[in-house]
Amino acid sequence: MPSSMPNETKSYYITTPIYYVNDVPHIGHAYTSLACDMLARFKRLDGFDVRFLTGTDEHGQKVEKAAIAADKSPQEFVDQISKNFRDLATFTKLTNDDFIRTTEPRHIKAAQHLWQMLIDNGHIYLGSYAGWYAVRDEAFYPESELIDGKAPTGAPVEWVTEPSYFFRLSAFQEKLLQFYKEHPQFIAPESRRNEVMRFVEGGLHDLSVSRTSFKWGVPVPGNPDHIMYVWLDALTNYISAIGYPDALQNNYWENSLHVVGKDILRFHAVYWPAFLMAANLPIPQKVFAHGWWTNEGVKMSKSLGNALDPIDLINTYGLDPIRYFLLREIPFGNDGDFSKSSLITRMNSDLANNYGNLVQRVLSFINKVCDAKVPKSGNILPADQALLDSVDLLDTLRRHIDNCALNKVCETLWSAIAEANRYIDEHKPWSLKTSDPIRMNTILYVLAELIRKVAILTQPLVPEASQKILDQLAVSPEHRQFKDLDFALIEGSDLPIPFGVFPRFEEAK
Ligand code: ME8
Repeated sequence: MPSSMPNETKSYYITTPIYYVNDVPHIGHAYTSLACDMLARFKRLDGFDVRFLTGTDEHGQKVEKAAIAADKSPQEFVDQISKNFRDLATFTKLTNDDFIRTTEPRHIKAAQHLWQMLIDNGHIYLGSYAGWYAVRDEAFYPESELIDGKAPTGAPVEWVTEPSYFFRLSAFQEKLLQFYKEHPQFIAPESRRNEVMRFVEGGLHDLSVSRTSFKWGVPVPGNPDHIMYVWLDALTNYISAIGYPDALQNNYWENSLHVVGKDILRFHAVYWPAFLMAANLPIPQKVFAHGWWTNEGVKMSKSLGNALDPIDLINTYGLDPIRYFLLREIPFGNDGDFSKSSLITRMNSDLANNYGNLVQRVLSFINKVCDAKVPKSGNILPADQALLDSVDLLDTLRRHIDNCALNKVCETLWSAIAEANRYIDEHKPWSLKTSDPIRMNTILYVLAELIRKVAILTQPLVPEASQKILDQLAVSPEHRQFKDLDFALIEGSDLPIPFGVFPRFEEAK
């Protein structure tokens, strides 16, 4: 298969968690969204019909409590905080196709319909709940899971006794285990899959899926004294946004990926497929759980006041550098530490010295010695061809993208950049200006062509800088898809005046 041919499945559905609107967004939220944005951009450039969904989770006790604390009605409160998340999506230039709010009629209708299916299929019964609940996690915990009187996440728990509907989760234990075995790709990374399987093998209790002690939620059809458990309500967003209860749109569900933090994997990999099985709905293709960021070695929290504000960071360092740092610094799936010094090192070495410098020295030299035109290729020697071949990376990158190995995408691209810098040092085009200008032109042509390919491939990662580089090579916006990798620069065409795209970051004294 030629490398520019897209995979056979043309639809691609990618979702972020829908974020709670109890607080302002921080870098952890931006991280998940930017990772999904990279995946969505890559698939679009690769010819897929992409639907990228994000949004806000607006019901539940945690949000109701936050509204009361802010002295606002829940609706007024969620409208305001949801807007902060939407504004962050705009500010971070997310390419999401939709933004769902669980307070929207389309979602409420879908959640109530799903509930009705669970009732009709005999998977929900009325009982009463007496047990521990952690509002911060919006989760029930059996006594056996508590550590020093707290949830395993450290969240405080309270004793809850109230009438409740239950979902027969216990009846799905074997079906889930069977499903995980038959679909080994469903939970990633592998270590997380093992964790989930061990949890399910340990036995599943029926799940309380309604609350009566507060009101802020989706009313249970036929019994509005109850509101739906916020997780049952929230998880439904992934299908309410693609048409449920009508037919799911465009085969999106068949090629769907939920990207979540490791904190909420259990809800996505155990409860969600069980609800879907119970409603006779298909299961999404994959759930990927990424790791947790700390700030200079310390867990970020509201009480410590150390949650990093993505807007401040982007205003200080720029959007592309923040994207690059977050997606490159740690293998996607592992925990990581956000430290200013590592960020600045990445900016100055990988972006400014390696990528930026390659582009800058090649383009400014072409501008000076080739009359600001794409140089003539002339006689391409094996060493030149080897360099051009070294950037035939699309199939490798596709594999990394399908494994959500975002850091490996970065490493692969940066090894091509390093190769090009070595080629310049070896062939020293500036030394040929008078002795062999024809050969100099070939070398510069090869480098410009390599930069074109690299910049097309870096678009999902550092979109703004890549676009600036492609502008400087006069590549028209219609020729920046992966299928355009096999085209070449047009020799002799005019190039604009070059400018730097990755400035070094100097800390203010
Ligand atoms: O859990 N490091 O919403 P939420 C990395 N509404 N990622 C982080 C992070 C950190 N320090 N902090 C947060 C909810 N995240 C539910 C989801 S989905 C149907 C409902 C990211 O606002 C990470 O993706 O608490 C995590 O899973 C998510 O934010 C939790 O967001």
